[in-house]
Amino acid sequence: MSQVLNEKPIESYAQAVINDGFCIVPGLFPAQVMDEWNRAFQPLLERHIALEGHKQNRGKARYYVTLPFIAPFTNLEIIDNDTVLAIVEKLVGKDGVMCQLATDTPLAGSEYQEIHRDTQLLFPETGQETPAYQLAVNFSLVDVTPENGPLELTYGTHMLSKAEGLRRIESGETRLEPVFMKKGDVMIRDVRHLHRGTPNRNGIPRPMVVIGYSRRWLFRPEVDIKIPRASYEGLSARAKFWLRFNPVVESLDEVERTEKYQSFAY
Ligand SMILES: O=C(O)CCC(=O)C(=O)O
Repeated sequence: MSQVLNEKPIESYAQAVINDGFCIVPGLFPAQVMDEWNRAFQPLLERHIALEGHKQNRGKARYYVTLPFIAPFTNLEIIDNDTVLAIVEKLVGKDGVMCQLATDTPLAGSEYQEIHRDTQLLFPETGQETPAYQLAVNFSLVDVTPENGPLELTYGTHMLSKAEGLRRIESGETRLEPVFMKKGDVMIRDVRHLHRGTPNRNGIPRPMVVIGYSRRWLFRPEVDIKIPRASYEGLSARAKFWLRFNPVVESLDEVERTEKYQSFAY
């Protein structure tokens, strides 16, 4: 289990998410674990493209693929990380939930996505925003470079209406900025901030893992994690707690594996 990083107080990371919409904790995850995940991920990506790649579920040559809840993707250093959870619980509460374990991967031929948020608003009729309720913890399985399709994001648009956020981008008051993360860096973001995927120009897959954490009352039927009993038994008490609303199944053989999360941009 990793130690909570002391160089920068947890509070300042959480405050950056509240103010800017995101923070990046550098070098949190071991590079060799990212390599191990990447090796295990490549056949899953190939399978997804063969079976349902035609749906182009994140745009041209860009794929959203859920990770099976089995090794190596159950590594507690990653999914039950002290530093990540210390930040996350300041944002969605100590009784929050982990509800998503998946990947976004642009390949050769991918394009700029439309600028979007990843969630519907809680109270769209009011135009009012609230504190955070849905977070993405993102980490790339390869270094993110200008060539392999960096995510572009904006500072401080998560508490604005989309129209106002777009207006500020248009007027230059805020900018879309590419995020060049090293393998092992971890970004925690409030998914309401405006962002977009960009083209992968060197064709080397750039898998960005997303672990979704939410307030306990938020229902996200598109992203459920199915936990095989053998994996469940290997979890820590804290991981069991954060995963408590996800179903435990005897085996993944009985589980439908087509992606349900098709509509993603708001
Ligand atoms: O390129 C990425 O990692 C994510 C793109 C994105 O924002 C999305 O598909 O919702």
